Amino acid sequence: MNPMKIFYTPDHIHHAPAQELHRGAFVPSHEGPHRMDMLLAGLAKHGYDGFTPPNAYPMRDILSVHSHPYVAFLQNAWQKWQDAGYSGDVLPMTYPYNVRRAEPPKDIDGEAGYYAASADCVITETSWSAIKAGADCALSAAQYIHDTGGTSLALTRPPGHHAGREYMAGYCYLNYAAIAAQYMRDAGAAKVAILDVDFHHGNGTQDIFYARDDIFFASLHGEPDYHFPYFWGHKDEIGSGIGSGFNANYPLPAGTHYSAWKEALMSALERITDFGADALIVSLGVDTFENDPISSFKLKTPDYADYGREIAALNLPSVLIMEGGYGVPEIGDNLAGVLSGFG
Ligand code: OKP
Ligand code: ZN
Repeated sequence: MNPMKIFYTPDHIHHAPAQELHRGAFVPSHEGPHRMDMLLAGLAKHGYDGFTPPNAYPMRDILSVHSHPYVAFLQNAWQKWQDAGYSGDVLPMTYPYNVRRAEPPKDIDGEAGYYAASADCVITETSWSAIKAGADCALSAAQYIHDTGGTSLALTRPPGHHAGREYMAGYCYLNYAAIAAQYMRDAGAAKVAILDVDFHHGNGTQDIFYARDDIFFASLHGEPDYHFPYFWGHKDEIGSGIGSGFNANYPLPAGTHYSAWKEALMSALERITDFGADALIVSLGVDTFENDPISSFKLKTPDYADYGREIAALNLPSVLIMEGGYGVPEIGDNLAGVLSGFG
């Protein structure tokens, strides 16, 4: 029996976008059910099994982080797209640039653009059931650590950390880390820290809590001049208003090896300790791996167990939320490595 409680449901398969436009070419989507097959194979190989299906949580626990019109859009977009006579799945092409009004346009192509920040969020007929299942995993994992003080993993896809209160971006629709963090606050934790170790900056999570002093956010990621999501993740983004000083970014150059990455991690962990968190949420992307097809850090498989130990040493009730990690079977070994660090 491993000490990590893992929440998982096969319902993620209902979100399976066919292709994406990647650096000028249409390619099979990097984010799809095949990723979960690789994660599950890696976990099984290292003895992690016995997953727990999530409970169904009320919409209220999602609406604590996302707006009602946005969530309704996610649920209804595909049908509206069909009713408009458009083909294929929902994929917006036009975004509001400095002109975002209080209401979205009526046409679904315009409405989808209003709720998007990048062109990689396809909505299919059944996407919503997969997206909602991910939220249920995150909420179940949060409730588990609230009830037991232990550690849990929400084994989710699609990822969530690029999604803001009212936008989808970077394969993400609902922000599972933010939903879990807010759940912990509502359940009585006074201070919650979120550590984002995915290769990409967690812009959605940062945005959602940017003006808050009760939820501290730290992210290690590829520097924004060269890496998605490009417009967030600079060092000088430190939070606003009473939230000033409660956001910490660690942008790192392409080619970063584990030694430099770990140095940034240790400084983020120190900030979390100083903050005095009662609970920790980890946005756990393993796309920092040297062979990740869409990222450019140089972490090797043994590094994941090493940093898992460092995070576990904070000794906080912790929820790990699966984020990115693409293309190669090692994503399963690397996820198992992080879990092994927790004992
Ligand atoms: C999600 B997560 C489209 C270019 C944009 C977005 C990458 C999103 C990564 N081909 N790609 O942080 O791992
Ligand atoms: Zn990522």
